[in-house]
Amino acid sequence: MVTMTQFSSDTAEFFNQNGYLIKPGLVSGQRLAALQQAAKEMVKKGEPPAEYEADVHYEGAPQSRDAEGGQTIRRFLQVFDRAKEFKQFGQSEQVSAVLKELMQDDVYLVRSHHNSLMSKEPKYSSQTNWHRDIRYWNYDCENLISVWLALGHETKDNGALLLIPGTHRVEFERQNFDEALFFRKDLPENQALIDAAVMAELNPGDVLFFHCRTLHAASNNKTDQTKVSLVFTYRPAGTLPLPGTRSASHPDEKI
Ligand SMILES: O=C(O)CCC(=O)C(=O)O
Repeated sequence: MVTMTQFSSDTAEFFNQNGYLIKPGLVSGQRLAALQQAAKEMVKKGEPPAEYEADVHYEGAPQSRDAEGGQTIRRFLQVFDRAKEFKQFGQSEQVSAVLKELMQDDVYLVRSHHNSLMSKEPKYSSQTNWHRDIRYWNYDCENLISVWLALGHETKDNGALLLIPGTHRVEFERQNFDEALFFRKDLPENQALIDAAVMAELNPGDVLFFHCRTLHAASNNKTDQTKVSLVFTYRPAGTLPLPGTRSASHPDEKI
């Protein structure tokens, strides 16, 4: 397994080719410290709206919210409007400049998807199988980009994201995916692609940009420290949510 930073370059061309891009140290100093503090407080308070590990039924997750570890939060939701530090990051010049370059359009932050503080807990976190984020989203074009800010170190041991370069450009058949639209690991043709995966090992303040069609996965957290990441999704102005769907359920924010 190679780590992604070995391959990353600063260019839109790299993103268009690979479906991801890392900007090392995009956030630093006091701004990073303020974001880390806000995240720590949110995790400590443990307040909803949130998605619980038990809700997703992924491998390794507690069976139900009543089971041991069932109250483990996987991600805090709607965080753009829950902490001024998160809002500032989501609208920041650093983020919007990269997105405008990649999208070549005005950019909107999407409140309906991601918009979350991911908290991967040591004991009860689960494994996320290979998928495309767009699978449950509804837009008239599949060109959204998610922005993943590492607030701590993201490593193999604590469940750093794995991505398969170039898969945002691939037109798969329905049979490449299972019923829940996870990319099947039992097909040799899929496995060949999975073998080409790269790991996004990140330092605090590094930002990963990834396309909504890029296949990605992550393992559980095998350390004794919570891994925390802030994740927002964006769409170009020219891409619209389909009316009446969950993607249209919250107003988007022009950044
Ligand atoms: O960190 C993880 O477990 C993966 C999360 C993920 O892939 C997602 O939220 O789409």
